[in-house]
Amino acid sequence: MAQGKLITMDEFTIMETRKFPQATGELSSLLRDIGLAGKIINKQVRKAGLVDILGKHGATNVQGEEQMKLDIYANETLINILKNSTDCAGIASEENDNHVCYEDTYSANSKYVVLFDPLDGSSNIDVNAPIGTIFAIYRRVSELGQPCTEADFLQPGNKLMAAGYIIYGSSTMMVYATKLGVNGFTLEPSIGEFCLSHPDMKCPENGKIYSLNQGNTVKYDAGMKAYLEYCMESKKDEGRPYSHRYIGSMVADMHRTLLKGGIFIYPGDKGAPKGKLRLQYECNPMAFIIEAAGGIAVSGAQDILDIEPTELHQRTPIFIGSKNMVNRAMEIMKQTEPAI
Ligand code: P6P
Repeated sequence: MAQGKLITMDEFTIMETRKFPQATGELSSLLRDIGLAGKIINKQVRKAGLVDILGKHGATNVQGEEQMKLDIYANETLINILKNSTDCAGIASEENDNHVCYEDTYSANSKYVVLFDPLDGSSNIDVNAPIGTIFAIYRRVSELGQPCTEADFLQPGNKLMAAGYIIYGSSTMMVYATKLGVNGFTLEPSIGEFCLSHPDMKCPENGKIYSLNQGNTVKYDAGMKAYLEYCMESKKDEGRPYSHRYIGSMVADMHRTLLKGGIFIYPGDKGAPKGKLRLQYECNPMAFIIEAAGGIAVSGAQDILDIEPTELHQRTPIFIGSKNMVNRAMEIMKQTEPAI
């Protein structure tokens, strides 16, 4: 990269595509469309405090405009942008019970489908905490020219072509992974472009941060409780006790884990054995990203990316982040709970 030259995400994806002579550029075009949706959502998120759209549907803003709840707005934006894309056959969203097929000819002949959580962590909007959009891109398994089918959206994470997130934080960033690796782009508002700011992102093998909702400890099993004790144990030579950080917004907690290392956990518990987070549009995309960056992501029983989905909105426990921290957590839990 020439010293000081800004490389936009579009320029970067085109350079990446050129590494594969047989590539058609459709994936790059799809990533560009998702980036456009992110910029539109970002504009609305940035004025959420000024416009009466926090948690209310049908509210009006100071100009008397009809306003949507932000997550509905984000969902509508992604659905419409991808409908107009020439590279998406259909979508599945955290906000929609079923997948949506785009019926026009272009879309029916597109080879990709996209799953997304349009605005993850939206309960944090009111307190101005970071929130994000999470997306996952699969090559469809259904016949080109025909409407996409549910099977297109029930593929395991190890079939992902790309996955990423847009974080609406102190700055707005788009981070995405392909099999080539993970790269981060920061929105430069003065030109309205995502520019390469974090090339070739790697998740540190070790870390000193554990991230989970410790308020749920009473519901955790003995193995999980044993790991929490381990994190809080005073062992200076092993860098413990670890620091506890939990924003309550998966995108924000995962962005920190990717950059600084650490472990993010949303386990199952007695009341919810599968935990809270959704496999297809939260855990799989984050697992794809973290593994492309050298980290690992497991459910406790297996690698997240190897789980064979049976339902669009199914949940899974998740332990994800620095390879050595996740492996150590599994060791401790297995020692305590052999039946994991
Ligand atoms: P809890 C936000 O609601 C979310 O879906 C994720 O972004 C976040 O990691 C998790 O739920 C927080 O859940 O139960 O700790 O509030």
